[in-house]
Amino acid sequence: MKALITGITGQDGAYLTQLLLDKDYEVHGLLRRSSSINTSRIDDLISEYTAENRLQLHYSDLLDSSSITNLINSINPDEIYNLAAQSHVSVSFENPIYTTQVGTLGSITILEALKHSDKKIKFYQASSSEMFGGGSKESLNESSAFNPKSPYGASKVFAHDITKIYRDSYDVFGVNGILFNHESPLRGETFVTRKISKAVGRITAGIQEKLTLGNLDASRDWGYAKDYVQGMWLMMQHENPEDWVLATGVTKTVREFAIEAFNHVNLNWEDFVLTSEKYLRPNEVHYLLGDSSKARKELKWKPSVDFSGLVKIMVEYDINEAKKDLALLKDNLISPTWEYPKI
Ligand code: NAP
Ligand code: F7E
Repeated sequence: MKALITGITGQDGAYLTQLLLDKDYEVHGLLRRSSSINTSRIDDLISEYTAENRLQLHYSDLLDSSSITNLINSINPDEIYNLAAQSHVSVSFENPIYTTQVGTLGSITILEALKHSDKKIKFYQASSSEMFGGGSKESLNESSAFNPKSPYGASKVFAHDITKIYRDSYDVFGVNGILFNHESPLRGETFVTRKISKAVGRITAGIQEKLTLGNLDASRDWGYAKDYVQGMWLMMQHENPEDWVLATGVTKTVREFAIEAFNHVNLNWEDFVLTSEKYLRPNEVHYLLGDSSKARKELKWKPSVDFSGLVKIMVEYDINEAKKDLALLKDNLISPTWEYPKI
């Protein structure tokens, strides 16, 4: 089997690549050229699998439609996982046009290529719980209404709908995975869970004093990314292309995540966490809780890691990372301050 993954250098791309290689796939990934190397999450896989061509990276960009179409034609994959996105909700308010271009153009470019392909290539679209908007406290499933609150959420609604339209109009095997938040040690460092686990590691090592967050009351259904890429693959093996929700069925606030993370190292979160308006968004998704009964019943999917387990995995990883940082700091190789601007 051959798979093409857009977004292979991201959190989910890295875990999915490992999963597919373990299943003996030949994996192709789309690599965005950047001024510094951006493959850190898959460097081990590159060392292990590129020599035998089991893993091949191709320079491209979702906005370069002709290069995407050429790649699909030359690779002729069995499955395409469209994971690439400007995935930061807060950034999407600052870069709405770019976020919308990447979120919408990529999916329709691939779908157009599949419409014209002689081979029945399966397509996975990375849909998101952000599409629901979080305006009520109900548990959300595949039939719940969309009411996005950000340019990011709106772009995901377009990609979701266009996937359904190509499925219904042209018989394309297009799957929408509506995934609720999923986290891991590979999570980008400006998403709130990783920001917290990284701070806890660094505070424990004595190289950070405080952690500044935004809205502590926002509530999310947080799962473990490795479980969710397994769900993506299961969706693609189902006989029919459909929409599927993946979620744990448990929602916790940002405050509860911080409390759990600091408790793990026997620290009182209130001694370290500050809040600032600079991390608030123009419009907030207040509450997300997912109902993944369909995937549990029909795909036999279920999460293997609960909320406490997830916090533990992330905090313990970042404690080790901070120890390495401390060693470098002692050699004056890094600066003791660490905070991304604004996001
Ligand atoms: P991520 O870590 O932010 O990774 C995003 C990936 O997209 C990176 O590989 C990035 O490449 C690539 N990318 C961004 N813009 C691109 C462009 N113009 N052309 C080509 N590639 C581009 O995201 P993730 O957490 O793995 O999420 C994977 C997908 O699932 C995303 O579509 C996200 O929106 C969606 N999703 C995520 C969650 C979640 O909780 N994680 C939940 C629901 C849906 P660089 O490395 O070069 O930046
Ligand atoms: O925010 C609040 C923030 O940026 C979670 C993406 O993967 O999941 C992710 O989107 C909550 C929000 O993730 C800070 O206001 C408080 O309510 O970690 P986040 P997100 O916005 O839920 C969905 C499913 C996706 O599809 C997206 O691609 O936490 N919050 N203080 C903060 N958030 C951040 N980033 N930083 C803070 O300091």
